[in-house]
Amino acid sequence: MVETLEGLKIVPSPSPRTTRRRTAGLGALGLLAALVLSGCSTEQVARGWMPSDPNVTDHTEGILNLWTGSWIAALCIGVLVWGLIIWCVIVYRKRKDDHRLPVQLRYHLPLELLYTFIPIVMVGTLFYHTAVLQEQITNPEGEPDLHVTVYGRQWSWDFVYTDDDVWDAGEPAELDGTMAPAADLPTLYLPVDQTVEIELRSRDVAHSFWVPAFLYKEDVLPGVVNEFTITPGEEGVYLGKCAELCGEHHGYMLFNVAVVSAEEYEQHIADLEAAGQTGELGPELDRDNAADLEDPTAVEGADN
Ligand SMILES: [Cu+2]
Repeated sequence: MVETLEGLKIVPSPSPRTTRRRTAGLGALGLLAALVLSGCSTEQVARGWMPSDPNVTDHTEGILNLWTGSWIAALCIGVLVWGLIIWCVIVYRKRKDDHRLPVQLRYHLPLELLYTFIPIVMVGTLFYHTAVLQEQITNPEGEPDLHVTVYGRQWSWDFVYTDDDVWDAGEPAELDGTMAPAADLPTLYLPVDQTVEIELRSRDVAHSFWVPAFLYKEDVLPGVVNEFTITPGEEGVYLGKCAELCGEHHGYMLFNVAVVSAEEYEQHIADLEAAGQTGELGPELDRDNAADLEDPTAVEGADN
């Protein structure tokens, strides 16, 4: 079917230069909008938009440096690669009336070695810095000031303050879709500026101990004892959660970490003692061992 253009106003297409100027203008506007809308400050940029700051624990500065350093390195490599791609596209573009096939490069050994070697160096560098930092967190030198054992279980947490021989057991949540207010969550107390060795154990299935502000999480596995050491540097209450899908009510496995002064910590220990929560609350309450016990803190809600 042929349509006539009669009655239609024909708009001349813009010249290439106008189009280019328009595209550049839109690009600049988009960049400006992204910066303004993200509301980023230099401080946020320096910590790579992570929900933490360098003083939260003795590890957060190193982790933030690894994170932002990796991003900067990735960005530099990205700019180089994008630049080379764009350069190739422009320099080797198809020209008018030139129908010859370009030179085909294959089995170019030096080039193949280069693009094998460079990624190995990049991955090796990332691996090295990660391994060094992880070793500092899980295997530090020196003795910790105190020891805490954290038990993950469906669907809460138990905290055992080993040195003081007291414990605190998280109440099983109401599994009705409502979440407990933050103040009612089980709370791990840690004294500020003291080095704590945290032992992680599971009473049933695989969980994961995660405090986003600490920029650190570690698996909590049945039959395995995992450990890490931490020195909190700023008082405050930090939200923690289970980071391993551990069953139907995984989402209820929230907790607080309260970093407090030494006096408040002592007071909390005294309160637990006064409440009669003394002793170990140890592996005898693990699901396999607790089947015969009638302790509601042990296997409450464990139905799968
Ligand atoms: Cu869990």
